[in-house]
Amino acid sequence: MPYPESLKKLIEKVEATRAARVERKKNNEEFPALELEERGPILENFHPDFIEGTRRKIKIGPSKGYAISNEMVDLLEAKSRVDPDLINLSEPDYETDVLIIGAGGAGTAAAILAAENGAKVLIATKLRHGDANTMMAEGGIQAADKVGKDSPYYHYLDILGGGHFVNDPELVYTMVQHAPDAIRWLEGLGTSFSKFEDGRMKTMHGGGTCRKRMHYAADITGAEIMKTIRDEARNHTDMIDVIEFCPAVELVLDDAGRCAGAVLYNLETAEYHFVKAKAVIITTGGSGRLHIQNFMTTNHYGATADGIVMAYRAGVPISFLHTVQYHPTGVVFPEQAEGILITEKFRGAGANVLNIKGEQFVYEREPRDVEAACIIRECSPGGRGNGVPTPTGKYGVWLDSPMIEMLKGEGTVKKEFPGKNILFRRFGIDISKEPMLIHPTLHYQNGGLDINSKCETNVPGLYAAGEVSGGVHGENRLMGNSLLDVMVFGRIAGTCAAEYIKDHDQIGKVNLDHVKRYNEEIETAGIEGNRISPMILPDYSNPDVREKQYTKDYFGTLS
Ligand code: MEZ
Repeated sequence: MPYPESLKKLIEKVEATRAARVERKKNNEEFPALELEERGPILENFHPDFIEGTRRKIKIGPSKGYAISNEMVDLLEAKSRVDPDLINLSEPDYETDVLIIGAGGAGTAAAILAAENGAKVLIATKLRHGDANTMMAEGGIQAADKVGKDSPYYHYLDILGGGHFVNDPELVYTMVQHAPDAIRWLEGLGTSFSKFEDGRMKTMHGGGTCRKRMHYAADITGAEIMKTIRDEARNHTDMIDVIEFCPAVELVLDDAGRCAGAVLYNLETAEYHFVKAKAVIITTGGSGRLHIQNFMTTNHYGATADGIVMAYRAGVPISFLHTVQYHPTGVVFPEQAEGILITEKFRGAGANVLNIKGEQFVYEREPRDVEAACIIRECSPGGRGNGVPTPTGKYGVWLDSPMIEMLKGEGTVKKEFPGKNILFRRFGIDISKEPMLIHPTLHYQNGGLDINSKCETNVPGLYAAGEVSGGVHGENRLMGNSLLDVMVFGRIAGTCAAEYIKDHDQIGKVNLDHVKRYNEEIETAGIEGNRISPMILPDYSNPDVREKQYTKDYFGTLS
């Protein structure tokens, strides 16, 4: 659906200020960035993390008393989907050295490294291999690999600054040190990064970075990386098996308290399968499909926090889940594309963010949480009330993509942003000529399972990597560090798990006692309701129908 006349009229205000804004950009006269002390009050007043009543303390489990989003607590204060007494653990359906739960970037990188280090690997995934947030990542992957111009030291400082200086320093150090090697590895496997004609890799700035270190493949970096490593993993036919449409629903421990596999649920046959494994790596990704505070999301359909739920029941603490990342620029109109990510790279390439008057109100490269809060302030009636009303009754602001053509030459938008160009064309909108209407969208789970720099959790034999883990990004991740996180820690998890099984190849008596204990804890804490988790898939059915569907009245209406 092209922009209706009402929006076309408002676009005229954007066009009226464009030439002067382009001129200022060319002269490096940027809209002033906020001072550090100005950020706090804006976050507190306008960032969704700070809205009263949206978090509560978990009543049970290893991080009891920690206040996180109501939606996540609902999952953690829920009983298991399975009755532990009815799951047959006497005969495994599959046996392997390393079981990897989740087949996105982290899981696939882990599988390759575990296999290369001699371990037999089974990847179990809820949807298809590669259906993951990695596949949907657009803007790029950071690495300080430009010797003389940049260094892991600056990268380290940027990450700490973006994360509000509370990140786990050991994890940050590990990630920045391994970053250049991750890029070389990906390139060696065949990832087509965007390059200059002389072969040097192109790099860009992102919000909160002091150097241009974001490597990219147009605006489909995640898809390019995922495709490459998926092919690589699938070529290890002798060492890596993949089972699709089989999400894990519980971990299995042995009588020594070590992780010894998982129970899978086959979405096609509705059967449960027991996988026995000497080590398990959780790489289930994030939780955007919880739609925290009813936000739209950039996340893939399976992002429902399953790994957090399973590992928490097994005793792994969580941290940094009190903050959630809202990407500043998600599509808010056309409504069919609502929530879809519009890469930060547009702002890196020069596009201004503008209110209904066609005026700038924020520096485009603030850290994500600050940028998102400024946009919400501009849109919300309790803020400045300068949002652009959409035909569906929402508010957004403009992202002025046509500026990029004026700054970098005609054809740049089509060449550098092919993914978004195609998406908007389907609705009759040419983003090299018309701006995009955007609003913050739920994007990333900043925190997660506690791990150390070897990706070990506190449960022996259980590893975690990527978005499911917490600590490296502190309270706010910077752009381009999620693809890096999955590559660096995925590779480490695979290597370390393969190393671990060399000394731990005997599995004791397997059981689901931790699940029984957790169910009992729920009863003892007096938690009401009949919730079960993991969620596995979000439920978008009409709530009215959903509520009625098991009642006599509803069945009555069908007959
Ligand atoms: O790391 C990200 O989330 C990222 C690069 C997103 C984007 O804006 O493209």
